[in-house]
Amino acid sequence: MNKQTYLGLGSNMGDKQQNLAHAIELIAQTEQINVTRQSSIYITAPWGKTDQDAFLNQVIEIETELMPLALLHVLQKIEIKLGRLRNEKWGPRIIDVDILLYGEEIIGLQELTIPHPYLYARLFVLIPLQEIAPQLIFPDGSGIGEVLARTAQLEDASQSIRKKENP
Ligand code: GSY
Repeated sequence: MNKQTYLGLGSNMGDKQQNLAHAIELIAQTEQINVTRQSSIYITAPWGKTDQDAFLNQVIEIETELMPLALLHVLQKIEIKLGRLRNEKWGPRIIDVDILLYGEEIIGLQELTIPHPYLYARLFVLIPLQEIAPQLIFPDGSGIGEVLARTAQLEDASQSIRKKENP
């Protein structure tokens, strides 16, 4: 059965908007994946390691027959194709594609944790996620609105996020 799944995309090197678009194009070209919704693009202050360029972030909804690890491997290949190097933790990157949620599943494997381990802490993911899935319920039963409100209270004000206007 197809699982409704949410992916977070981020880029803060090179032509960031083109990197996001290229990643989505490659995801959409994958036979077992249907891209069903795309959020706006957001300009976001770097999180984790703050002395780096601002990111562009976007969230997409997909439907897929791929099992979680198979999906992870497809996404890792796409990251590599776009020139992603896995070097510095939380450092600058051409493209990052994270599995945020995979249906209602909770997965704790060495290679893959779902919900994404930082999902509840990252406004740059929660805000675009709410844009495309305002009724979303997380596997722990909480709604996206609740999670976002809680995270926004915890976040220090420096995590600035704004929608990128179309040129
Ligand atoms: O895994 C996401 C990569 N990343 C980001 C990001 O995508 N956006 C922002 N704003 N900060 C980030 N820090 C890391 S690591």
